[in-house]
Amino acid sequence: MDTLRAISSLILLIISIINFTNAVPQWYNGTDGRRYLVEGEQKYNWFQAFHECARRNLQLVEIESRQKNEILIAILKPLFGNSHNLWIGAIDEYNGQKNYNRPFYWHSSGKRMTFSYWSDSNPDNDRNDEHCVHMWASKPNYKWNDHHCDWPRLGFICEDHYLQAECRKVSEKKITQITNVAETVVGEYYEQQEAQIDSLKKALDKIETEELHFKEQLNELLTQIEAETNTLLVKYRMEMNSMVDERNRVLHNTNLGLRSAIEVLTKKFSKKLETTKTDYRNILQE
Ligand SMILES: [Ca+2]
Repeated sequence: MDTLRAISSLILLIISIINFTNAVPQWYNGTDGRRYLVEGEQKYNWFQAFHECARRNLQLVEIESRQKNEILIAILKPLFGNSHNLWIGAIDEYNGQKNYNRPFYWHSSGKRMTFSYWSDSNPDNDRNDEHCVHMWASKPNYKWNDHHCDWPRLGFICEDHYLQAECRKVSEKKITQITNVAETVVGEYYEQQEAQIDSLKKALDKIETEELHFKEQLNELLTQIEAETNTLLVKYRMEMNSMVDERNRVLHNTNLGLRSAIEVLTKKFSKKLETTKTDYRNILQE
């Protein structure tokens, strides 16, 4: 009993996981660097699939090249093997001709289909009512089939809207251009800055050299001035000493002359005074 209950729980769990996996479309990264939203659940006609992509700001995938087709097959095969059909974004604009070479268009971008991967005997426009394209799981490598747009229930593949992709390309181009310009400007700025720094260093070296030369010249001049000043001081001191000696000699001689003259005059005056005194005494005695 317990074993049956456990098995039942396990089956319910697996069903839940499968339902959960199928319930939400999943993103897958292609080797081209782009991402693709894959819905495997077989419950959408082409218009519903287109709407499911559009309401997510996406578009039904447009396969412009063999390389992109191979990238998608590489994503789908491990997921579904050969069990899931998937709408892609091509239509023939309800062309009523049963013409295998009638033009198909990628509905979102409006571009005419240039690469195709039709399965054998397609696009046959069966009953003149097959205007939408899907990847056919029952054919090798998911080859394409034109199918009725309104009643088959398939899965689908979305990708980023072509306008978003083009905007991204323009943005990346502008970013690259801006980056290149910025790198050029920054490069030129650094070159100019390095040139200015080099120029300033050379100017500083020149100033330092001139300053050293100026200091040497100044020291030589100061030494010369000091030597000449000392020479002049010695000369002036000798001349001054000589002048002082001469003046002292003149003063000494003058003093000697004056003293001699005073002595002569004193002697003359003393003799005259003695004579006068004698005369006065004689007169008084008379
Ligand atoms: Ca067909």
